[in-house]
Amino acid sequence: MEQLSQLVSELRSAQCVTVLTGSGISAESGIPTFRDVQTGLWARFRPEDLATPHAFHQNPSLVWDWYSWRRDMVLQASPNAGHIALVELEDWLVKRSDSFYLITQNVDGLHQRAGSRQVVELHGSLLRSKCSSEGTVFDDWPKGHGSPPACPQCGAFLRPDVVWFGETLPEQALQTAWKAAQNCDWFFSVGTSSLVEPAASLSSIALQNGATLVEINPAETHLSSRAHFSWRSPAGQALPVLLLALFGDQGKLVP
Ligand code: BV8
Repeated sequence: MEQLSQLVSELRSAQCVTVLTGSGISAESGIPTFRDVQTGLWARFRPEDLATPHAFHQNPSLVWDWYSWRRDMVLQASPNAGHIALVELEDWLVKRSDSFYLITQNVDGLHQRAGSRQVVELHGSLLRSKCSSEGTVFDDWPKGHGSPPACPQCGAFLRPDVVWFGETLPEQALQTAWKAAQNCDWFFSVGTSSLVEPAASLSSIALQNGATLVEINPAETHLSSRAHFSWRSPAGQALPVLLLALFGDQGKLVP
C-alpha cells in the first residue's frame, strides 16, 4: 500500500488500538469464510440457514453435524501469519503501556492458539458446547450419534456455544467491544464484510469518536470509502508487512 509509510509514522503515536476481525483472517488458515461457497457436504446450505435457533429446532442433527465438521476443520488448521502479527502488535503496544483490544466475530479460537491473550469473542466459540435448555457451558464436544449428545446435567440436547442469528450477543463481550470502539484512536477492520450487526457498527462508533480507521481486506466493502487507509490485501500478507515496517527487519522498533 503506497501510504504505508504514512500509516506507520502515524501509528507510532497510537495510544489505544482496537482490532475487529472476521472470517477473512482465518481464510489463509484454510477455513472458508461465510461468503465463500461452502465446500464439500455443505455446498447446498447457506450458513445463515444453519446458524439459527430455528434450524437447530427443526433439524438438531444437521446443525450439530455442521458444527462438528467445522470444529474438526478448525482443530486441523493452524493460525496464519495474520493471527501471529496481531500478537506482535499487542506485545508492542502493551510494552509501551498503551491499550490493545482484539474483538473477533470468529468462533474458531485461532487468535488464542496464535498467542493473543485477551480475545473478545462476540459470537462465542465452536470449541465449546452448551446445554440447549439451561445454557451450561462445557469445554468439550462429545460425539453425537445420529443426534446431538445429551447434556450430562439435564439430558437436553447439547448445542455449540456460539451466537446464532436472532440471538443476542454475550453482554460482557458486547460492552467491552463498545468501549474498545469508543476509546480507541486507531480501529482496524480486518477480514470482515462488515454486514453482520451489531459487530458491523463498531467501526462507525470508532469513526464517530475520531479514530483512524484502517481496513484490511482483498475486496472492497461498504466500509472501504470511509476508511482513512483501505489496504486491499489478504491479512496474512498485510499485517506482517505492517509489523516489519513498524519494527524494521532487525526485529526492533525503528526510531
Ligand atoms: C442480534 C456465529 C439482537 C455462528 C455469527 C440490524 C440490521 C439488520 C439486521 C440485524 C440488525 N441487528 C440484528 C440483525 C440480525 C442479524 C444480522 O446482522 N443479520 C445480517 C445478515 C443482516 N444479527 C443478529 O442476529 C445478531 N444478534 O443482533 O441480537 C437481535 C435479535 C433479533 C433481532 C434483532 C436484533 C447475531 C449475529 C451473530 C450471528 N453469528 N457467527 C457461526 O459462526 O456459525 S455471524 C457470522 O457471520 C460470523 O461470526 C460473522 O459475524 C458473520 C460473517 O461475517 P464475516 O466474518 O465478515 O465473513 P464474510 O464471509 O461475510 O466476509 C469475509 C470477508 O473476508 C470478506 O469481505 C472477504 O473479502 C474477506 N477476506 C477473504 N479472504 C481474506 C479476507 N480478508 C482478509 N484476508 C483474507 N485472506
